Amino acid sequence: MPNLMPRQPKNIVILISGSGSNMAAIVRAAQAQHWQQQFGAHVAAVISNRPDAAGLQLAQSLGVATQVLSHQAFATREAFDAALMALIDTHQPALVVLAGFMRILTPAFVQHYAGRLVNIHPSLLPAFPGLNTHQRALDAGCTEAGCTVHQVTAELDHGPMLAQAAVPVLPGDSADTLAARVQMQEHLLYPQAIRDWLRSAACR
Ligand code: NHR
Ligand code: GAR
Repeated sequence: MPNLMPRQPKNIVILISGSGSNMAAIVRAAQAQHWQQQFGAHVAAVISNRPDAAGLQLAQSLGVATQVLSHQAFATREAFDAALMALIDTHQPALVVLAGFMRILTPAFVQHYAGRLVNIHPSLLPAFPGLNTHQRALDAGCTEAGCTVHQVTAELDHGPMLAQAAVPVLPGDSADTLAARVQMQEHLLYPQAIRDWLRSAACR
């Protein structure tokens, strides 16, 4: 039996702000697909900038360590990002995953994790960067909506795309019904995109 375990462990740190359903989809995929044995990868920590994020309990229930760093404890965006970097780096991450993380990150942060920082955005980028994507897609009369996994760069929601999934916009859709349809795809797409990334990283 060859030992397929790479020498370098690939720690994954997931940043959240809210319910953490994408985080949970990634953790469940990592467990079910044995990312540890396959790629030497495991989710080392889930970090929230909001102490009340429901995703923290969800992560704990899945057996993942959680940490909170409230942005409200910092006077500037730069100070928060510097503290966040220091916390993340205690885990020596191969990959940092934004999963419903709602703070715009400074260029210094993005630079520090260049090539190992990814996000899932709830639109078919380059359409609708920024917030309120579902209402904006409805207002624009789009017949398709979806989600995009992309590398994070200093320009918001403009980094290189890694994967995309589309869903139809249906008659009578509200922002909520459309968001729910898109999120079902997010929960499939994001774990798959990370698995693809780990697989290619394993050969480097
Ligand atoms: N940071 C950089 N530099 N580049 C990206 O592409 C980023 C990023 C940080 C987060 C996720 C993103 C999304 O997928 C993301 C991508 C938050 C905002 C925002 O305006 C915008 C986009 C995204 C996340 N946040 C407000 C802020 O002042 C706060 C809003 C709130 O707390 O609810 O940071 O859409
Ligand atoms: C997801 O739909 C994600 O695409 C979106 O927020 C939701 C988070 O849900 N992200 C953004 O809007 C980033 N600005 P989750 O916390 O249950 O994963």
